Amino acid sequence: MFRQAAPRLYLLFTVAFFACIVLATPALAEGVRGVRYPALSPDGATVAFEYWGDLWTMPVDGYSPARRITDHLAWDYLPRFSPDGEWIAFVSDRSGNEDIWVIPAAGGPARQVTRYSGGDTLCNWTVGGERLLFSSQRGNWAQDLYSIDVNGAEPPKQITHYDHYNSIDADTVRGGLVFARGNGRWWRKGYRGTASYQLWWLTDDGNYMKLTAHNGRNMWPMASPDGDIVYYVCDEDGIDNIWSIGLESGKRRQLTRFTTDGVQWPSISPSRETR
Ligand SMILES: [Ca+2]
Ligand SMILES: [Ca+2]
Repeated sequence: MFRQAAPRLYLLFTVAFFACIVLATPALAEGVRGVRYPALSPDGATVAFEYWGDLWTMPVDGYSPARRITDHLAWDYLPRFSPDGEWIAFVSDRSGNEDIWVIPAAGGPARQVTRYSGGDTLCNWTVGGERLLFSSQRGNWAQDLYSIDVNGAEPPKQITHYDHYNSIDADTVRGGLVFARGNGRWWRKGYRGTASYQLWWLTDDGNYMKLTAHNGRNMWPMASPDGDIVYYVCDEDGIDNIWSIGLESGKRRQLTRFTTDGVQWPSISPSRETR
């Protein structure tokens, strides 16, 4: 977990999450395998995660017991708390392929939000919590970005319209979006080349502005509370670490300095400012 002094801002990512559980829970001193996709509640007190295909939550104190949220034969993963903390959106293939679902954060019946025969991947809630951002490959070779009313009241709205390369990992910023665009797989370590993922800012007036230039990984953008800064994963030093970049200034800063393993699938508390 990363903390920034003012305002307090909580990022959570897989490496630190493993460390917290292993170090803070004596019974789990040997480590827990299979814990992935951590996500913080808006108040920063609870973490949701996937464990062997189901969703769990637990207090971040590391001592209180975990609570099972889903128990289904299907693969449930990638939880994301709603901005009001009442709901968790996630991805599940329980319909036969990957779709977006929502479930009460305390557990309960899950409700299907997207209904498409191809795979849908959750990005995040919009700031107001009315819509969900997701990526999906529908009708061409590229994954594009979409948003959908969380109540499923209307068909999804397509946001990007690329013919090639994937647009993924979107987050809301200043009325627009920041997202990663590239090709290849997130687990391909050390790739350099024309298919490398770069961050783009889609402004609210429809302009696309490229934010990054590093010829490698620039993925998983997460907007700061004021929308001035985007946190993301960059492998410029050879390892996936958290960096920040000023939306207007372009000023970059490296925030974590892992040297042996990297950060994958980080998330930011939906309130973006906690406690
Ligand atoms: Ca399951
Ligand atoms: Ca689907």
